[in-house]
Amino acid sequence: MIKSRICDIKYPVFQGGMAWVADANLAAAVSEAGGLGIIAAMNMSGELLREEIKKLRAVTDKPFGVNVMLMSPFAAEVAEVVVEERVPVVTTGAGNPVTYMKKWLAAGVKVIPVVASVALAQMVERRGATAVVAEGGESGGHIGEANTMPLVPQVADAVDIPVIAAGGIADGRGLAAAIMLGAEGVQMGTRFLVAKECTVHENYKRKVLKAGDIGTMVSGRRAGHPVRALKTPFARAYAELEKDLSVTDEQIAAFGAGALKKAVVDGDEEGGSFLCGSVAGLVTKEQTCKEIIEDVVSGAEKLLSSASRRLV
Ligand code: TUI
Repeated sequence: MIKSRICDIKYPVFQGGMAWVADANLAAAVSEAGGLGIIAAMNMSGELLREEIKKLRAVTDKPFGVNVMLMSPFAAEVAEVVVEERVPVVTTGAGNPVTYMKKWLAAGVKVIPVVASVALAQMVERRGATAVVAEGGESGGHIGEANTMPLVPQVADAVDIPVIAAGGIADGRGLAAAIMLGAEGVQMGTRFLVAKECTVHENYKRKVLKAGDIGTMVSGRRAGHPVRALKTPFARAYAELEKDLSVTDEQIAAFGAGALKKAVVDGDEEGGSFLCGSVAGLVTKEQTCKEIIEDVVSGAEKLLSSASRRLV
């Protein structure tokens, strides 16, 4: 077993709160398998989130989380539902969660912000965060400026609360490496994207499974919201538009509107934005959440228990 101080879960493996992807079905399967399943509230209304939480609770009584995407217009009402529904763990992304932390902590909710910098990690620790997810730019979706290898040890040095590493982790080697960097667990998105219980369109899974080491790219820097996605004609066209100064920010925003839903729900290969981590090349088969978690944990255990043999 790998020692950790995170929540009441058997294995120190979180499933990323992937917008449009991380529903009750996926989160329940991860939690049932001993990890921490997380429902992505993304742009849901409070009531829609409540329904997802009910669906998850109908399947599992294990701890789970809700990810609050702080740029969502519904972030405040979703934050209320987290309290009303007594959600065990909340993670946050794409912003600074301090406005909501006091309320969540007072209600007994464990608060684990996803941070992309040391400064935000320290700020949320001062406000009582239970732990932090330190997420590097290898992640899929909206990313910060730092990469996982340098970010995780710097965050681990800067805070006393547990650190969970995210970005570029998909197997036992990633979990073992994260522990070496000072983390107590990992969060994975891309590997769970192709889980059997994940209901994304088949085209999405097929593209992730096919992608290799240089299969992703980052766009969105012009608007200040860099996003990593599979290198598709859509992602390349978006990046080209960004370079063209005769194209306005509004035109770019209109080009990208609804693109993630098109990828996840419709499998739209032309107009979809297939958010994906740079670890896609390591993700080569569809497995159940249980198989994924057990593979990652047993892989890390083997590596960690034999690591001292490398010393002479
Ligand atoms: O949030 C994520 N990943 C996401 S959110 C998302 S939806 C979206 N799509 C397009 C643009 C923006 C959002 C898709 N994937 N991961 C956690 C994360 N948080 N990554 C980076 C950050 C972050 C960035 C800046 C957190 C805080 C921050 O600034 C803090 C401040 O002080 O404002």
